[in-house]
Amino acid sequence: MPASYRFSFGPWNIHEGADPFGPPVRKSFAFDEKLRAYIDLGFTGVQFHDDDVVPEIDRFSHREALSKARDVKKRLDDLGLVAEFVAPRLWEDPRTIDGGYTSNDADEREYAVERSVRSVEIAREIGCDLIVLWLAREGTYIREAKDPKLAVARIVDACNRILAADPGIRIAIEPKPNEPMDQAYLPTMGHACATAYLTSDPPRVGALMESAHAILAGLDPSDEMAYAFAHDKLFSVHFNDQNGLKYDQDKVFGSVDLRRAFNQVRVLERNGYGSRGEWVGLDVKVQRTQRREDSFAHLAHSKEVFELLVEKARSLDEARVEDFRAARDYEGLDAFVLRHLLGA
Ligand code: XUL
Ligand code: MN
Repeated sequence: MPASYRFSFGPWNIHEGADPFGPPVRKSFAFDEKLRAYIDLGFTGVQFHDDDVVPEIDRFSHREALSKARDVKKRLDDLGLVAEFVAPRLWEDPRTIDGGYTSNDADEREYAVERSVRSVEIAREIGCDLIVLWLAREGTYIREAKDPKLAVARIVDACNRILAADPGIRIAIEPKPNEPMDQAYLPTMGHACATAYLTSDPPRVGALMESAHAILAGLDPSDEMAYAFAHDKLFSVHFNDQNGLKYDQDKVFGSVDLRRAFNQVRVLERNGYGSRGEWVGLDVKVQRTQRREDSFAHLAHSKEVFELLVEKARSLDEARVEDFRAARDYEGLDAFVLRHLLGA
């Protein structure tokens, strides 16, 4: 385990509070103001969608987009910030209404793949080697809409085109079971890993596990992360929390279930996460009720909870855990863990 972790989040985590039922309730912060917040909050990594780097990216030629990306890189360098990844935003353009890679329309599939390949060059320009694929609309509202086996092949083909664009680029698939689709094609870590093995260069394809996405799939986030570790594929994480099977809530890390959060930190600690440069990423949303000037507290709180849980993970007497396991005394282990978390 590293002595300390590096933290990242995406600029979309500081937002205006719009939800499906109401408009924005806070004025936007300018990109530079957001970058300043990274410094104030002690974060050094920035996660980007392609159009976080180049807003309205489709309006610009590739050359113009790269030149704008170079400007962003300079702003990062000046502040001592580092780009962690670029994620092509394949869910807003009208050409991605039916999904990107799995659209039933060949032109739309090509748009999605080309946009993803452009993201590779943008990633290189801002100094990172990781593409994150949260495949928002790759799935269906009704089962008969698409051929699910063909969809797998199409997703693999898209990954192969991204890998072929740059021999050093890596892909992290971010699984999520639903929302916006009823059923997504890459719902769990198992699906992400299996897809990676179907690609042309499996070691370069891994996953980003988001806590809330595992919970929405009815799975335990720390077990999903452990599964990725078993395949050497945990390239990144999005820590947050989620209260049951509702809309994707992106709550403060640990705010719903501290023990579940503890186990996520512990699985990172026990598997050397961070020793190869992996970031502790957050994907948390500020509450809609928050005043504009307090729009950053959710990030500070999540980072603080993570750090406090690192102390809890490091001070857990693992020899005692082994004793309880050997005795098959899981009631005893349960109480031991709870007392440790409560400081009793
Ligand atoms: C969606 C989600 C996204 C990705 C980045 O649920 O988590 O913010 O993390 O595209
Ligand atoms: Mn996420």
